[in-house]
Amino acid sequence: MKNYRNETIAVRFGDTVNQKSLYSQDVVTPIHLSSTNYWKQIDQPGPYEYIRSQNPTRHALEQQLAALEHANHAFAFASGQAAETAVLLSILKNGDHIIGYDDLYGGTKRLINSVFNNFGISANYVDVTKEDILEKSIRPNTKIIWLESPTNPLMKLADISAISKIVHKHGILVVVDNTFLTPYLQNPLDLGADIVVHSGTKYFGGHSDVLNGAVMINDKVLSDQIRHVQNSTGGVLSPFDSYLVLRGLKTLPIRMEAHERNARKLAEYLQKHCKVQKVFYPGLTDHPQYELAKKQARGFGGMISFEIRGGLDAAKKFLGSLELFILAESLGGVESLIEHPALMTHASLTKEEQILAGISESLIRVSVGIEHIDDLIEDMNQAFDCI
Ligand code: P1T
Repeated sequence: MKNYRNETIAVRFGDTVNQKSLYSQDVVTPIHLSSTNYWKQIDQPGPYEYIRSQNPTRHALEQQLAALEHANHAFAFASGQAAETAVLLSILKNGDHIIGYDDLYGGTKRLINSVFNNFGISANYVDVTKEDILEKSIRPNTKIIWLESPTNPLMKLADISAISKIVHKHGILVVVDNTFLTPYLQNPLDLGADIVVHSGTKYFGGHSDVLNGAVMINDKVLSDQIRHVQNSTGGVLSPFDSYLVLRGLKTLPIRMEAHERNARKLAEYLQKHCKVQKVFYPGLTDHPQYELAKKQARGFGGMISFEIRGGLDAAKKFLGSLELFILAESLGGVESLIEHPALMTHASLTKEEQILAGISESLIRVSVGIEHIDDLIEDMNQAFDCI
């Protein structure tokens, strides 16, 4: 499968893993529910022993994820947060330090600041686009730089290859959360990152019905550490959920194309609307990192944020008046979701942290679905008219 293109890998690769190893000649990977596997003799274990350590359905998914992300190794977890936890536990020790992009998913900052902080891990969140700021934030005990590109929710980019070159000189590992673009549009490992994490709850599943996460790595030593933590802490993905993600991944390429097609049109529409102050979408030519977006990714994705004129009152009225867009956290499903980061996905940040990150009460985030774009625009039009 190595030389096939993304679309072919997405549809076929996960199933070939099982087609090779099973005698049932299934076209589609089955759901293996058995929680344990028998040994022929005490010195003859099979390829699978116990469900937490490995499972055929999860294994097929992990092979599929590795192929899509151009990684040697992939690990499927019960959530994006479980995947992040495994990465942090695999690398960090008491006294270590993390540099994070100043705009990251609120749950990631919460995990670092309120869980890992209790075990002696410290973190600084900085504007990684400024080389001098980045260099200054590096400490002798810095072990990880944590990036999203684009970031959640402000759609800022990080130059993955430039940052990797700078921090690798200091022995720091580069972790990229590739949830927003997915491996269909961006492969951070090819750009110099060491570890990729995903909330697969989003575009991997694609239908807002399965919680899951993933870690992808090339380095053998690092991957052994992740495997050890995954098996020891047990936050693995269940066989049924592995099947759902395998199923979702088959249409990842065509869904991403459709999400992006709609997102570009919606971003242009929003940009022209008199009740919109500012639009954040890397596919707009006036996005400050538009050139970087074109250089390091194969597309701009389906996520948009914008600031509405009129502050919290206008945001409330607008969000309450939408009929087609669903007011909900999460993203990446076929249906369009909309939310208010300050009160919803990023509410775990303090007011000060929100202000520092640039998350205002006027900010609205859209996960553009694959409905007809005219229906989406008409819905926004009527909701803007209600303000
Ligand atoms: O929800 P979970 O699968 O555990 O993934 C956490 C996570 C990690 N990384 C990014 C970039 C994310 O956006 C998320 C989850 N985000 C939302 C639920 C949200 O609405 O932004």
